[in-house]
Amino acid sequence: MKTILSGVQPSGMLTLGNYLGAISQFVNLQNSSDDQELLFFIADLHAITVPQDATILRKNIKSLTALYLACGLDPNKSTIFVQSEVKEHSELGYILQSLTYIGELERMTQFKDKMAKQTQGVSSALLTYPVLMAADILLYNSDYVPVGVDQKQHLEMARNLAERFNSRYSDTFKIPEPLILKSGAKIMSLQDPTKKMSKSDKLDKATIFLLDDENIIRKKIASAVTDSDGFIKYDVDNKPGISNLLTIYSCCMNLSIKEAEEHFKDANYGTLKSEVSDSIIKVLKPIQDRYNEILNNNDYINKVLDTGKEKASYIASKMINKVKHKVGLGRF
Ligand code: AQP
Repeated sequence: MKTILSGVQPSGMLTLGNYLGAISQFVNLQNSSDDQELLFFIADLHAITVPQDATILRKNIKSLTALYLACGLDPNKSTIFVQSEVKEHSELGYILQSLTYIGELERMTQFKDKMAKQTQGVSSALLTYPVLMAADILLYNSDYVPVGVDQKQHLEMARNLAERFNSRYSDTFKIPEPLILKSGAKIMSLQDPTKKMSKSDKLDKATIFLLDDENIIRKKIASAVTDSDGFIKYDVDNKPGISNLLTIYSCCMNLSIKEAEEHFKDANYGTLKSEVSDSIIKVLKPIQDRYNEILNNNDYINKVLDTGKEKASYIASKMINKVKHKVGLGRF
C-alpha cells in the first residue's frame, strides 16, 4: 500500500493557488483508490517560521481544517491532523538537523525569498524549515507528496536527507517522490504574474482567497495585469498575465491549456476575464457553502482532529523509536 502525505500552512487565508496546486490534488488522489494511506496535516509549526499573531493562528488552524473538509477531504479515507499535536515531527526534525549542512539550507530559494521580504530579524526556524518538512514526510515513510512546484526543491532535500540517513545508519526511510501537476502547479499573482500567488502577499488584489465572495473575485480578476497585445495566447515568457488567466480557467473547467486557448481564440480580454471569474466562482461557491456549515460544528472538527492525531501519533511513534535506536539516543 502506498502512503501519500502533504500539508498546508495555516499562515493566512488559503488561496486559489493552494487549492489548484495542492488541495484539489489531495482530493483527487483520495478519490482515485481505496488502497492507500493518506495523511494531510495542518502545518502550524511551519507557519511560525515567520511572525504570527497567536489568536489569528489558532483561528486559521480551525479554518484550514474546515476548508480541508469543505474541499472534499473525507476523514473516513484521509487522516487529518495538526502537525504540532504529533510531537514526533519536532523530534525527527531535530535529529535530521544533525545531518543537514548549513550551506545547503542557505541555498534554498524559499528561504532567500522569505528572508528578503522580512523587515525584522529572520528566525533560524525559517532556515531549518526544509528539515522539518523532511521530517514530516519521512516520519510516515511516505511514497508520494503532492505539492505545488515551489516545494520541489524542499522535496529534493527530503530525498537527500533520507538517503544520507540510510547510508549512515542503514536502511530506514523510503525515498519520497513529489507529485506535481502539469498545469496549476504554480498559479501566479494577479498583479505581478512573474511571482507566485501567495497567502501572505501584502497586496490583497494580487490573490484570490478561497472565501472571497463573487463580487470581490470579479473585481480582482478585472484588475488582473495583462498586456496591450489584445490576443489570447498561452506564452508564459511574453504574456505572463494572460497565460496565468488561461491556466486558472483551464484548471477550474478541467480543460487542457490548448482547449482553453481554442475556446478564447476570437475573444477579447474583457470576455476572458469575465469567463475566468465565472469559472472560479463555479469552483469556489460550493466549497464556501460547505465551509460555512462545517465551521460552526466544533464537535465535528474536534472529532476529526482527535482521530487524526491518534492515528498519526501511532505511526510516528513507531518510526521515531526506530530512528532513535539507530542513532544511539536514549538509554542502554
Ligand atoms: N501559487 C500557487 N500555485 C500552486 N500551488 C501553490 N502552493 C502554494 N502557492 C501556490 C502549494 O500549496 C501548498 C501549501 O502551501 P503552504 O501553505 O505550505 O506554503 P507556501 O507554498 O509558502 O504557500 P503560500 O500560499 O505562498 O503561503 P505563504 O504566503 O504563507 O508563504 C504547497 O504544496 C504549495 O506548493
